[in-house]
Amino acid sequence: PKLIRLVDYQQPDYLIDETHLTFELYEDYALVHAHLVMQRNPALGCDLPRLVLDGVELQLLHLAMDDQVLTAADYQVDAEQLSLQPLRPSFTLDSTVRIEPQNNTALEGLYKSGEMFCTQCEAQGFRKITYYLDRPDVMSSFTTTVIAEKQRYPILLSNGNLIEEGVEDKRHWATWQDPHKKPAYLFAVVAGDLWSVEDSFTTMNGREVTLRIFVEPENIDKCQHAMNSLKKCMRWDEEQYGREYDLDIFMIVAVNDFNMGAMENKGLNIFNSSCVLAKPETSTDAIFQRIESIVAHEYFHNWSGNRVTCRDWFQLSLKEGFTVFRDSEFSADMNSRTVKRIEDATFLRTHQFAEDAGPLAHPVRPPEYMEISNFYTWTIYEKGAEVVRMLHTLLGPERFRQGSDLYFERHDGQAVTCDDFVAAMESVSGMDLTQFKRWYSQAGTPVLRVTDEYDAERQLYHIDIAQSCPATPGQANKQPFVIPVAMGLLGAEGQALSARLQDAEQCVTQDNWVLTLNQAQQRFTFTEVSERPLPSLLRGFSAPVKLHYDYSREQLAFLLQHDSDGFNRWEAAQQLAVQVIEEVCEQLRTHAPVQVDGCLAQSFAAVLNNPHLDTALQAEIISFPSLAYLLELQEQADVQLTDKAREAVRLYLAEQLAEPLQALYNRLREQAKQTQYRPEAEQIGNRRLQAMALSYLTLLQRDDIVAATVAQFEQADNMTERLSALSCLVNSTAQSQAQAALVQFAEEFAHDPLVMDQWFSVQAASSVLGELAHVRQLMQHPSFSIKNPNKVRAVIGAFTQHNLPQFHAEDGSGYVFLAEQVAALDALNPQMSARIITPLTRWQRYTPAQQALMRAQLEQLQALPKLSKDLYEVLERTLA
Ligand code: B3K
Ligand code: ZN
Repeated sequence: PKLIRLVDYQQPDYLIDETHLTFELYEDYALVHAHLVMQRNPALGCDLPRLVLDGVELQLLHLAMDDQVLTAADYQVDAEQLSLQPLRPSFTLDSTVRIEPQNNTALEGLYKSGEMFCTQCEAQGFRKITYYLDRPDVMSSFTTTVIAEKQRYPILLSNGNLIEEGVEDKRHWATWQDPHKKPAYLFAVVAGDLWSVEDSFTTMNGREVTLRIFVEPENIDKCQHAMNSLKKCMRWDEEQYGREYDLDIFMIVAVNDFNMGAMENKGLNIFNSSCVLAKPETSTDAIFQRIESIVAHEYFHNWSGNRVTCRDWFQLSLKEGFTVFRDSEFSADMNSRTVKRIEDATFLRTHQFAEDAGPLAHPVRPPEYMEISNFYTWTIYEKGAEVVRMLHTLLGPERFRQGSDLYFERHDGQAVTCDDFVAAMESVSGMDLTQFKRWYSQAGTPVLRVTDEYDAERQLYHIDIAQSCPATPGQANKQPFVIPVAMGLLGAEGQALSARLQDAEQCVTQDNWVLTLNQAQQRFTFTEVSERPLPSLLRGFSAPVKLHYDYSREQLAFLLQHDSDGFNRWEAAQQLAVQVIEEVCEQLRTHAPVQVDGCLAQSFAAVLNNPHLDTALQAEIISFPSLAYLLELQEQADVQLTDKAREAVRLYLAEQLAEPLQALYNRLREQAKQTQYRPEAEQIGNRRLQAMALSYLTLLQRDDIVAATVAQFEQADNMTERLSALSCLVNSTAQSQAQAALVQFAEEFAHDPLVMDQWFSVQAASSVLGELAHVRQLMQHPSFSIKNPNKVRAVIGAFTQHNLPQFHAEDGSGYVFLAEQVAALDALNPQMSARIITPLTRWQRYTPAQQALMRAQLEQLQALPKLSKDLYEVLERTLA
């Protein structure tokens, strides 16, 4: 496999103005007829270079140029391309290929999921459907006819509007026309026996849009939440971004076998069924919220991605970073803004920071790739969204909106770059963002070290900040970034201090500032500071960096109690917990008696007693840093020791706080019984706090608590409470109750694959139950299939990512297991194998003994006779 480089980008030699496709779908193959209206790219001259089309795993049956049938002597074809010599600047090209969707286990291109046909074309799946210029800067109009057996496939869909349909004997056909030009990666086709829920939306200019969600018949009662979410996000995009929908119909189709969450095909989004289907009895709050955000994400792509698309795949974050930023702001508006920010920051710091610190680190705009599927990463998505968020912070909301309007207006219908996005922000603000763009080109997580000094006599307060960024593959030295640090100052009574920031570029309010760092070392001075302040730094996680300031535990407890910034209250609790756990780690390491500092219990008690905090934030504050996050903070990750220390502190907290936690649990459980379940912010906060309380109480191994947990499991009318109870049982010492509950659960939900996913992962992720032997057993369960990505994630993913003590078992058995699964998957579905391997790619983080075991597995994989391009690239970079 060869490296593709951004610096080698060249415009396409030819353009495709019109694409006319006809699909003939049969049970053991499909025929695809393509009629392309093409021309020499007028920007490039009038010579006629050879035309090179992409095509993979296609059997060519017919080829004609300008109606002249071509024979093998007229073209060249290999495993990836077809080339031929055009004779005129404008011409038509007709082809017929035979493909086998029913044997397509890679779930890319046209494939079958259960009884239905569907497609996934991003990034380079279209070339598995027909010969084409499969690159995002070739945009064409599409007219698509789908022909299939009427009884098996009553529903035939493609992008745009339905313009004609008809029946011929047992087969029928439908023709769809998409009036908007688009790159091939946004193409979609669906055929199946589907039912739909219909609704409508009136746009800001009074146009009626039909909304339809298609699902397999048994899921028809699980669509309402997705539909509600769709209507909300359509309104939000009009109000917040001035973006109106642009077709008469918007469709969503749910499919069971899907490599990721969902896909924003123009007017015909295809979703992993796990990201659309929900009802209270089968779906947790987390699922309801995930659906709301993914429906919005895909819908928002209609502008940030489809109307304005990417010039090449190096620009992927142009659409993904911006769209994640948009969906996270939407979710913040629909739910608790602070909690959403906490969730996003936690995710970024646990997963993206780990990626940025490992062998697969890459900039938000990578300079090269072998297989673009490998670059749908936390860096492109989540860090990319943080980069857009920083622009939003630096420009302020009004100018950011002007910049976004200008970007959409300037580039509507075009395929553009990250530079074009930033240029629009420069145009409206007059700012020079050249240095800011280092966020797109330099990988790695910047580290800020902050010290301060108070001069009581002159009432001056200085903050000194040094920034640095560790080396990443191919980038030894980094230039300083532009980093917005939002902050405030607290006085001795916890009040917000006002002061003047010298040479302030930005002062959001009198007591809330944004320091803009742009040098390796910088001093900021505040004047008129009446007392020694305590700084609250990086409020709202204003930049994706690691910030170090030497807080004492008393200071953290103080911030936790008084900071006006909800995010930083939570952050203070996290840092306090980290300090306490680290101390216990040290005690364990030196075989000293374990003594847990009482400060955490006191602070948590105060939080639980604070009537001014909402339950959602209370839950976040007492929720404990995950093991994965704690390990990410360590120089060398010590899984077993850190797990022990973390559990010791959790048990200590449970003992200290047993009374208030029990009271809280009882109150919230009673309240839940009285309330009709709705997936809304306030209730979700209550249930989360209830679950958190129960998970602490479980540690006490008390019969009354086990009984209460079993009662909650059996009696609750919603999956959120049932699953949290099940998870507590599975992770407790009450294994006979846990087993009974698992059996009952599996019987009740055997027919519902999405619920079974939860049943699988609650076990695989449990360090109590999820021993490797048990995980292997789960893979023998009739509901498991290695061909279904959701099942792979529910069992293998849950085990390797959430069951760290077992996965990192000292004998290396977890690593052997993962390598086996990666090898098996690679033959079926390379995108999945290259993704599920991730935990092994972090081998450098662990002890020398573990490193050796992990490396051995990686090397064994590398020696396999046949590797997909995807896995080859990951292994090559991991072992480089
Ligand atoms: N754009 C798709 C991701 C496609 C991944 C292809 N391997 C979903 C999304 O980000 O909305
Ligand atoms: Zn996206």
